Amino acid sequence: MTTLTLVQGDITAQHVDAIVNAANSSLLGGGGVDGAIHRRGGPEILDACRSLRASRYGKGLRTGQAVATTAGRLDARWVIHTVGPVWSAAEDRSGLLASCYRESLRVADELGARTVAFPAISTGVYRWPMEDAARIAVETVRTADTAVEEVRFVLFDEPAYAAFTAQID
Ligand code: AR6
Repeated sequence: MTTLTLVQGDITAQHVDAIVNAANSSLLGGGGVDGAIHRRGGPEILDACRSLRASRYGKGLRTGQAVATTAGRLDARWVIHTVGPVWSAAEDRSGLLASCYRESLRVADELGARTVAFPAISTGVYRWPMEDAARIAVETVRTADTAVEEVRFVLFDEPAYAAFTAQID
C-alpha cells in the first residue's frame, strides 16, 4: 500500500529518498522547479545530466519518460527527472502526464526508493490546468503497481494544495 501525503512548500527542502523533477527533454535545466532543484542541489546534478545526454539520451529524454541522477546536495538520494507534456486544448495529452508519474515510480522501484516527492508536473511553464493535473496525478499514483511506501505531493502554493486536497478527500 502506498500512502499519499500532501505538503504545501518547496520540494527542494524535502527529506525523501527521491525527488522528482519536472524537467524538459534537454535535461540541462530550466526555470521553475527544475531551476530550484539544480540551484539547491548544486553542479553534481547537471554533471550527471550531461553524462546521460552524452550516453543513453543523445536526443534528450522523451515526454512521459523518467531517468534518475544523484541528488547532489539535496536531502535525498536521487533526483528522478521526468518530462511533462505541454498543455494542449486541441489534443488530449493526459496519457503522457500519467506516464510521468508511472515511469517515475518505476524508476523509483528500480532504485529501491521508498519515499518519493512529486511536484505538480506540467502545471507551471507547461500550463496544465491545476485541477485536471491533480486528478491525473492522484489517480495514476493510486492505481500504480509500486513498492514505494510514501508518495508526497509537494505543492508550491495554496491553490495547488487545495486542488490536490480535493482529489484526496
Ligand atoms: N517546489 C515545489 N513546486 C514548485 C517549486 C518548488 N521549489 N517551484 C515551482 N513549483 P514548472 P512544468 C511548482 O514550471 O510546468 C522548466 O523550465 C509550480 O508552481 O516548474 O512541468 C523546465 O525546465 C508548478 O505548480 O514545471 C521545463 O522547461 C509546478 O511546480 C518546464 O519548466 C510545475 O511548474 C517544465 O514545466
